[in-house]
Amino acid sequence: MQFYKYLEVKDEVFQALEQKKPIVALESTIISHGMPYPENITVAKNVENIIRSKGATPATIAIINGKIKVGLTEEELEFMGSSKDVLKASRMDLPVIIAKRLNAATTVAATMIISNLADIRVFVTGGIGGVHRKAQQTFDISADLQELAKTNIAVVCAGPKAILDLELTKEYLETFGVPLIGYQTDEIPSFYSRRSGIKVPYRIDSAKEAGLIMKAKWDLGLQGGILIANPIPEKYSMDKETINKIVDQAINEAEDKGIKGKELTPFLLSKIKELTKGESLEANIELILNNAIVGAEIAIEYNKLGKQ
Ligand code: PSU
Ligand code: MN
Repeated sequence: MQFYKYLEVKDEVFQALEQKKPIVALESTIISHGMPYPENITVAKNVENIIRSKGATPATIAIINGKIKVGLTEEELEFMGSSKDVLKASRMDLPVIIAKRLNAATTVAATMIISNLADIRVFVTGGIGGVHRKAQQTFDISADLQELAKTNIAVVCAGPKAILDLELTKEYLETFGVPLIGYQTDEIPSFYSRRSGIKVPYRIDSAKEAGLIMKAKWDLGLQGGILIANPIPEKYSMDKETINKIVDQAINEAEDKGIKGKELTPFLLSKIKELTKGESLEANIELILNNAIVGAEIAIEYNKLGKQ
């Protein structure tokens, strides 16, 4: 197919694809723009190893010199985590970054697109982008949501990021027909916290149920993704009110400084880390590791269904 000339699939991932083994895609924006160096590299490696230890194959996705990489070598991972020369690519950026042979980390939206091209059906991240607070004025709605509306992949996250408006994000997903599913929870988890006070439309309690939902949706030709929200482990969950105040403070500072567009999310994440004296970073790390476990289990269960 035509798009193969743009993709470079790492051996480990290629073999898993050939042998129809379960694969879990991972994004790279979280590595290049969501976490500081060198913790980002350690986390990226640990996430991959958790997925391997569960019996699935990790595929971290990024763009280097205009080549779409499905699976990164150690050197490539190190480059993505340490270089200042890495852009942030969402759907709109992909063609330009490829044509200009630039380097870019992929957001949830871009990682979904690439995973879909490579025929990977499960993707693990920390938090997705969504409808920002005050989006009524700013129109700031992450392209991640539109991607969930159209690209067939299950995304495991710890809820929409705490910097967003969760009620509006839930409404948006409903309008665009994206199933929002709580994993062993009745509440939408809010990234740093297990709680939000907002109910999920559906709850599941096992990876097998997730696999069955994926199969039913795509067997029926219902285009689009499935969002599985897996709450941060209790031990690392931060108090909802405390984190909300800090988020407000970070948003106000972004407004004062005129930070918007694709710079906003990375700015808010690093500001929140500063204001929580690193506690938010620890929470961010733990929730991703936790999502990797659930994502690998879902990939394995979905894979079994494909063989039936
Ligand atoms: N979750 C994190 N850290 C991040 C992101 C999510 O814990 O850096 C990234 C994801 O790649 C997501 C992106 O797709 O932020 C959303 O950015 P925007 O709001 O500009 O669409
Ligand atoms: Mn945005």
